[in-house]
Amino acid sequence: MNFKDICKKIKEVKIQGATNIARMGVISLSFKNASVKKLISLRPTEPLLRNALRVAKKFSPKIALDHIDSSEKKIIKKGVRKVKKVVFTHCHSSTVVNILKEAKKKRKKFEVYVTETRPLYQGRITAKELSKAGIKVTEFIDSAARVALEKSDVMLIGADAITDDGEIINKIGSGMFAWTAKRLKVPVYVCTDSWKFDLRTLSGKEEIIEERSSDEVWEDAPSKILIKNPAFEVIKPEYITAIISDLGVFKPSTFVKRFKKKYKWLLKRN
Ligand code: RUB
Repeated sequence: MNFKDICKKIKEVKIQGATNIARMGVISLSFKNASVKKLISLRPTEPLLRNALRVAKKFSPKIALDHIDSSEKKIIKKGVRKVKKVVFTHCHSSTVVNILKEAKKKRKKFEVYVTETRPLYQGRITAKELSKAGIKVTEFIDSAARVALEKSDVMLIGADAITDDGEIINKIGSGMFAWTAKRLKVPVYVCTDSWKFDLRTLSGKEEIIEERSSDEVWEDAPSKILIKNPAFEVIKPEYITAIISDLGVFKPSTFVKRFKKKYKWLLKRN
């Protein structure tokens, strides 16, 4: 694989999920013609990629990759404790999948409900990975999420971005499902590397929501029909029980405070 191949795979969501994209982005820096600007342009709603590339450039790729690996271990340890009898998840978060695999290794008894995640069906990746690990998994169409949540004990999702206001940005549908979960009194945990904090939101800028091609939704749609295909959406902090990150398990506002305290050096622009 060369740099161009990696970019194509990220753009086409063949390499997907914030953590996989960030890891690959950092690794690809050693390739000929690698460009930070190009990598960042591929998936605009990915602060972990931006932060990891910044650290890789400023210090070393190893420091960035070590952070991602050690964070993952800490999140898994905390996340396993939140696994209950029926776990609801959406899309494909490697962080959530790793928590569930670890819970299985620890012989916890549970099953997973996953939504298919149109238009690209990343829910199928989750379903296949969990099933391969011997975990009982049921796939639902996205519009059956309330039906699934009514029978769930906990909702575990990943994140693409965390804003200064403690909002989470994750796969489209996540906000709607978190809203529903709150009404059904199902706790919502967001499992994420703290470096998904979006530094741009510190100056009041809004995180950009990636708008993807309409072809993914309806390839040969009649030309007069407009199609929107936002890849992500915001989850307001009031719908989040806690953020499980390498910093610990905290409410969104506390997470933001802790992040700013720990990563003063990352907050500095240069
Ligand atoms: C994937 C997605 C994932 C987060 C977190 O979207 O929304 O929940 O990226 O993933 P896409 P991880 O398929 O469009 O990249 O926990 O692996 O960082």
